[in-house]
Amino acid sequence: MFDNILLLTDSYKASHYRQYPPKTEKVYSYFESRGGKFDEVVFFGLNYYLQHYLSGVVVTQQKIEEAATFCAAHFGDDSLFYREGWEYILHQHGGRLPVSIQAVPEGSVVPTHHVLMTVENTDPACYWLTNYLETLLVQVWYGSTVATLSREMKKLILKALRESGDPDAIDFKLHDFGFRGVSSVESAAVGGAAHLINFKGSDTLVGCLLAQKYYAEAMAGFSIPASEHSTMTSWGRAGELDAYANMLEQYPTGLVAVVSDSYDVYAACESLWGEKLRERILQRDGTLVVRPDSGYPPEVVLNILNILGQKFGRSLNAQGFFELPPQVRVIQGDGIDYEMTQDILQHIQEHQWSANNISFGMGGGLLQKLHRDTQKFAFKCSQVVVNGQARDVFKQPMTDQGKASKKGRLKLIQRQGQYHTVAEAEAGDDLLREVFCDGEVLLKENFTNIRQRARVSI
Ligand code: AOY
Repeated sequence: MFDNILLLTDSYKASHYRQYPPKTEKVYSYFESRGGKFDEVVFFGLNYYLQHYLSGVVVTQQKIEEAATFCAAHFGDDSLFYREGWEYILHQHGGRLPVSIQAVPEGSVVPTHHVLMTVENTDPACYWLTNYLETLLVQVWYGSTVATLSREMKKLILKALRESGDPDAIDFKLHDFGFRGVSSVESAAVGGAAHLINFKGSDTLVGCLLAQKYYAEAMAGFSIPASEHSTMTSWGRAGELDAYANMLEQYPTGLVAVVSDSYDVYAACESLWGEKLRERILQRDGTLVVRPDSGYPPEVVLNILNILGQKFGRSLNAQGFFELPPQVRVIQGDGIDYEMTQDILQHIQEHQWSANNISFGMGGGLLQKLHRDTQKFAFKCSQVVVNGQARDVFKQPMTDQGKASKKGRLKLIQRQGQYHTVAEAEAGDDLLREVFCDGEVLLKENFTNIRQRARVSI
């Protein structure tokens, strides 16, 4: 369906080839985060877009005909579509895109306001192609923003674990519940994989598939048996105890998560889990994870910890915080975003409960409650060559200084551990590497390296 690169762009870009100065030979553009909610970003997703959309022969006569027909109807004008430009790529380049793309290695953590990727045409006749690709390439904002947010969540939870529990348990502290809440399967795949850079728990199965197919990771994420409301409420209100007992019977060992707020989450914790099923839970070789799913999360989580603590007992850990017995834990998956997680952790710790007792499920908050301006990602031209002369190109709108763009050919260097975006001609090793040239993906990334680059030092 969406496999025609000629049509994977904004409509107006079809008209741009006539808008550059005459004799333009090169358009050089770059991608950056112009600031945002967090002051450093994880770069992620480019290899997926390169391999899936841009590699190999992507221009064919058939695709040109399809685009010509589409554009004639779409613009109500059959003179706008640049048939000659595309046929040039088909005949002179065998249908492979004559552009070079350089980028920071995926998983790199870079402060905002630095160059992350550059794009330039490699054939002067194809000056118009660089920014034709902007629309598709800028979609890496999404994977990068999810990876960035997920990593900030990791910092937040790690801080709580350092204070009150065990930081080594971090991998499964934030589970991706977001598949149903994203606007497309492709977004789920990209965002789901982005989260798995930082954590190992996910119900967004397609994130694992993307990591497998494009990043050579056999299995990036893991899950466990868990109930949903339908499987609990089918037993009827009077059957709530049987529903829970059945969960313990069906999954006699290991982790099992049970949503417990179908009727009265406090009563469920007190008399069902905490009395009638108490012995079975304590005898179980595994962990029951109680999942509340409604109410104001900081309050509900604390109340549940208190009830479970009364019923199952609690011990004081080395840091002086309470822990439930290892057979019982809590997962909060409703209403989770960055701020709510902070509030929950602060609230339970203020009441002397260790962060060891809780994990989080994050759905729309992780994969959908963010946008390109969360980190203000943008792609701008910074140099052109016209008639053999290189010119710096920039914008500097007096109506918003934050939208000013950089000038010239750029590189990213590190000096004394600090990142700097400098002119390409300056001294220093460029951290940007050529990942794509003339239809070929030159560097493939693997998940192990990506995770290593994005790691958070404990
Ligand atoms: N999954 C941990 C494993 C997954 C889920 C997925 C929407 C899980 C629930 C759980 O424990 O409770 C999508 C809501 C929940």
